[in-house]
Amino acid sequence: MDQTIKSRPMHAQSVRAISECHTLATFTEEPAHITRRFLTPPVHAVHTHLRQRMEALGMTVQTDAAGNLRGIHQPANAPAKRFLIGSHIDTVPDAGPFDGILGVTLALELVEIVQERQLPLSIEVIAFSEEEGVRYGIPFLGSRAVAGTFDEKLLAYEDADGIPMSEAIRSFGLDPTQIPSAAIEPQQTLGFLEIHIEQGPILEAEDLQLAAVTSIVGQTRGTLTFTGHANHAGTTPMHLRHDALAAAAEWITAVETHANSTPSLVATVGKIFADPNATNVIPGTVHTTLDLRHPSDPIRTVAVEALIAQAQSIAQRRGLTAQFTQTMNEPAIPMDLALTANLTAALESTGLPARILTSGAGHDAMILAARIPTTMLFLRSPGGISHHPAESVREQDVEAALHVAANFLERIFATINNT
Ligand code: HGY
Ligand code: MN
Ligand code: MN
Repeated sequence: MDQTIKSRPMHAQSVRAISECHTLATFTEEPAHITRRFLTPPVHAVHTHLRQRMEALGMTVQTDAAGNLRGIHQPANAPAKRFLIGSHIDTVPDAGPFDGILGVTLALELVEIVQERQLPLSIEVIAFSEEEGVRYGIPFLGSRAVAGTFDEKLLAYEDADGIPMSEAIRSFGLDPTQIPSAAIEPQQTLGFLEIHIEQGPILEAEDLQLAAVTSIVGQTRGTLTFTGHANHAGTTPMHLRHDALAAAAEWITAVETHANSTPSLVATVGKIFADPNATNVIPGTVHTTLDLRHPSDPIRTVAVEALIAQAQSIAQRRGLTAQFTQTMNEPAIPMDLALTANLTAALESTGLPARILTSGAGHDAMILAARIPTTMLFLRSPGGISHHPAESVREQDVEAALHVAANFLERIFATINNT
């Protein structure tokens, strides 16, 4: 009997995957926006909704101690080996409806599609709990737990309300001491596929639907604090000021200039907080964040060092101090060559160009890739828009992604059957 998945229309499945994203977008911390941070109350509703879908598919479902929702489809012959598919369910503030969550709804459609045949392995769908790093300033908490690289020192980190991470995990009904048990067995895990929107302009500019990701750029994140002297805005002459916000403004422009003059470098100061943040007070202290990314780790390191030195030189000239605290240093990482070759072959089998791309966005895949063979499939982002309510996908691209991912899984199954 032909064991392969019939290449059939997947229109209904793609429409459902999109509508599920819109439904899940209603589970938010802010009614008028899509904002869902690590283990906040709306995550319970997301878990309930996805759990129902997983159980309806006959999957065994659990929530691990890092808040990842995990469903396993285990065929009757209960093969020890498994393949992971998934993405994250948390969002940035005022997000779009597809970043992360589309990779989960598509994973569940794929389980339903492949269930029609006898599988040589189990499939585990993972809805990662925290990829953006919004609540605690540290991204990839869920995937670090799954990869077995979660640093328990993070449990002491506090959010903006002073709630330690360990308490947030307990308040969600989980036991942070059990996080080590969330880790996969790399020997039993054949690989990981993350399907995700590109979040950039390239596929749209080339009028392409999909691409296979070959690597993910390295990322440095941190806080840069300028400390000067608060003083009266009316009585303090300009030459006697140590204005932390003016220093920060000069540095932020320098960050942009540096990135503009370094090919493939992107650098962003996304957050700024002036203290005491009053109209008639010269800001004494200013906290900013830096997000800096580059495909080459040495170039990224040199850029970070140069920008820290520039902050200190600006501060010294103005009679202030500048202090950088690194919160993340994630190296650039290649995707698995064999898996990505299967993905490009699947693209070609479905009549699409085998376009490959480097990801400028970070993903849970970069954490898993350090432990198990990993690859990513990108979908076109109309308008190149993401991390914004106008983020969208095209239904025909979602359907194409299902065809390619189903074909990709067939190739994985075939490699197992042939061993
Ligand atoms: O920021 C990123 O690269 C991703 O969207 N979390
Ligand atoms: Mn994101
Ligand atoms: Mn994402």
